[in-house]
Amino acid sequence: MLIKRPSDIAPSEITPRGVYLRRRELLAGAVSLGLAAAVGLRADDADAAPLPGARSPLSTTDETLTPLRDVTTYNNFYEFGTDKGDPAKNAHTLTTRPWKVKVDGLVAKPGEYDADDLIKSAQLEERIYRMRCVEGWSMVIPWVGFPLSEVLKRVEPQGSAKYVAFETLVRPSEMPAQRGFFQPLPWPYVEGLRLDEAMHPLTILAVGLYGETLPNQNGAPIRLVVPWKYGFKSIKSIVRMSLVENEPPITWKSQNAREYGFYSNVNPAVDHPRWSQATERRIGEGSGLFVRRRPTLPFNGYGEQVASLYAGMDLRANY
Ligand SMILES: Nc1nc2c(c(=O)[nH]1)N[C@H]1C(S)=C(S)[C@@H](COP(=O)(O)O)O[C@H]1N2
Ligand SMILES: [Mo]
Repeated sequence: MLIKRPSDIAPSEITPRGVYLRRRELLAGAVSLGLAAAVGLRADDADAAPLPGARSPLSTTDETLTPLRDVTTYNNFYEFGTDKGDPAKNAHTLTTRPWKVKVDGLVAKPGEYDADDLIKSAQLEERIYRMRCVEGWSMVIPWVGFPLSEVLKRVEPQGSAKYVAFETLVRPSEMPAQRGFFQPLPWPYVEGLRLDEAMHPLTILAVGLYGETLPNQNGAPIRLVVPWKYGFKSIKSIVRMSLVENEPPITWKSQNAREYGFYSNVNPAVDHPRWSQATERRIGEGSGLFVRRRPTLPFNGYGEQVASLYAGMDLRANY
């Protein structure tokens, strides 16, 4: 069993907050000595602020966490460049305050929310999730966030709303790959979920990780996390969510519909046209010849909770 009920979680498994806090003290020392970069903990550690949340019983607790250094230096965030190291190098230029998130479309109460107000009004939780990138690697990340359903309920979706469309910031002055001659993607980066997927309790808006505010390279100040889908569904640095009637366009499917589908549920039985999806490499684990490949799990191991959303659907045709 991968997901434990609250009664199964031993007190010793609850992340000791002191560890996070001690880390910050250590880090404060490192910063004062000018060693933060050398220590390599976080590219933007000067901006990090504590953001604790009680461990959610929906957390995956039977796997080793991916070290913070890997979570913050091996990223996909094409607005800052296409190399895995580019976001950690470049994302410090992003101004994440003030930050507005517009929620509009087929809702009774459209609105524009300040990210800090959203964070303050939410009951923050720690959610440990396995994350699987479509490229064949995975991580286990202790996010801090809250269910997306909390925001959606506030705006009161109309009966005709069937999907949620998400949009990332466009700000070429702060996002280097949006102003170069070679632009790797059309902007804004867009994503979408069916409304029932968006309302599912596993779907969260993350605003932090490892007990601190989200590093810019991981999608500050607010990003989606959908653990049973390939990583590209988890759109970063969100500025708009619109409730819509029809399936919205999504960046990677628009780029290459043969390789990427709207659903993109993690599925070891459906190969990407250019590679197998049967196994994955856990980032931070081993190197060179000693890389261990783990079997990829259907729905990334969250099938018990989410498979019913797709009852009757052909998951080969709807990849
Ligand atoms: N706006 C935006 N969101 C994005 C991406 C991106 O390039 N731009 N990359 C996606 C991909 S492919 C992955 S695997 C995850 C990576 O999230 P992480 O760097 O926090 O692990 O972010 C997703 N969200
Ligand atoms: Mo990805």
